[in-house]
Amino acid sequence: MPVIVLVGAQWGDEGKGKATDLLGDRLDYVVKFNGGNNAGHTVVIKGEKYALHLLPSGILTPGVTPVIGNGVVVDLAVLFQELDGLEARGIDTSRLRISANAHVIASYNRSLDKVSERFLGARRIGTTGRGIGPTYADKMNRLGVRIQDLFDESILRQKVEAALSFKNQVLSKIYNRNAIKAEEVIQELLSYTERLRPMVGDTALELSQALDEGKVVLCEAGQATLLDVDHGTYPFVTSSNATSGGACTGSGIPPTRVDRVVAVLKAFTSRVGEGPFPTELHDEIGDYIREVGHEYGTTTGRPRRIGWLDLVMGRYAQRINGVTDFVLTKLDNYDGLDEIPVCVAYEVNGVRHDEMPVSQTDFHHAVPVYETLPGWKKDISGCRSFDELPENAQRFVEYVEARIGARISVVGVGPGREEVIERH
Ligand code: 2SA
Ligand code: GDP
Ligand code: MG
Repeated sequence: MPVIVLVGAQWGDEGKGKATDLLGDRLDYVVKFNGGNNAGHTVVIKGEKYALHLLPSGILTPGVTPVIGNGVVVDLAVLFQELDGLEARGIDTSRLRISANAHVIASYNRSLDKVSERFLGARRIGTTGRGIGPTYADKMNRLGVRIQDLFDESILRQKVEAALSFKNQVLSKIYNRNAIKAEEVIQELLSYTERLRPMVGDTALELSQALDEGKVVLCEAGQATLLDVDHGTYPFVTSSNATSGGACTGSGIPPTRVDRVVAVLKAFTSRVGEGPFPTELHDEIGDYIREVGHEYGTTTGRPRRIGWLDLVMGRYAQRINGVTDFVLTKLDNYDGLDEIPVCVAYEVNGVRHDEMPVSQTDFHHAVPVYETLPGWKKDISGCRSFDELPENAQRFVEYVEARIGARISVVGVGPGREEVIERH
């Protein structure tokens, strides 16, 4: 009855989409359990690039049933655009299942996301502007619209009117914006119901029955550990639980059924949006890594901030998620460097920290303590076994593994499905 949870170990874009795709032929179900179309996962299959936002990456593997769990927030226009785009490229999307309890991103939540970022000015979060935060706020405020509400027009009407009665006051009195008309929102949402109906169900029950039959389920996180609303660098986080605990609440699979947690760790660090970043590079090496790694947002196209690998964060991710296996990605992006600094601890006001500081002020002032490893100056993209890697690349992997608290089972040496080294 195996359930594998796959999470990002840093601030996202570690290569989770590719890692899911890699496990693909061993899986029966892939469940997205948090976030929405703020996510951007790129998978490259036989030179063809697929960018997924709302759909679980497992949708690309024939035979896998993709599931949008109750913890996800769904923009229905994006859902159908993405499905149509994949169908046009010959991908069968007919098995998709969507939880009746997932929440819907209504147009007013997209407006509120954008307008509140603008009003925050220098204090903005740097969100993707997709309405994620306001939709989760509605969920917690018990003012949310769920997928199942779309199948009962009178309930939908009551819920949208309740949500808007307060929001329209905020929009007009605080943000000086026009009120949103409930009827327009309701009609837009109702326009999706017929196409949606066959995909919707009690996915927690379906997954439980599948597990009883011995099926293999992967729960795939959007965003990552340091963007988790509880365990990340709050307030510069997303509004959901992107750590392994979120896989249970966001899918209805109980913790007793999870037996592996795989974390994807990029060989360097990236971040999009605002917030502290101790190992950030503001020089030409950072620009070089951004270019060789094509580090631009999959959803918004924003240039990603780049920094050295941070093992304090990596160990934290291991501890918070209970990681059993790491997938180390993008080792090939270091092929051109003479030497590679790795952050092993922080110094804050002269005091060494080996663990993530709990104080946000300490984290803001953390100065990385680096150890520098020699580079290998060779193209490693053709290597398919650990022994084929240059000695210094092997040493780098072993160095990280010795300090991160779990084994490194897979090493990525290129974006393609086949560009990996499996170790365990
Ligand atoms: P939001 O929109 O409310 O979730 O934004 C809150 C913070 O979460 C960050 N965030 C992300 N960080 C990295 N990658 C993400 N997905 C896209 C990608 C991002 C893109 O894969 O490239 O295309 O820009 C993602 N989604 C949310 C966000 O930057 C805020 O810091
Ligand atoms: P995700 O959000 O974690 O799924 O990651 P993204 O898809 O947003 O960003 C990761 C990027 O790195 C994608 O463009 C992948 O194709 C690419 N990628 C993944 N693994 C590797 C690797 O080992 N080497 C290289 N060069 N690229 C990789
Ligand atoms: Mg991404």
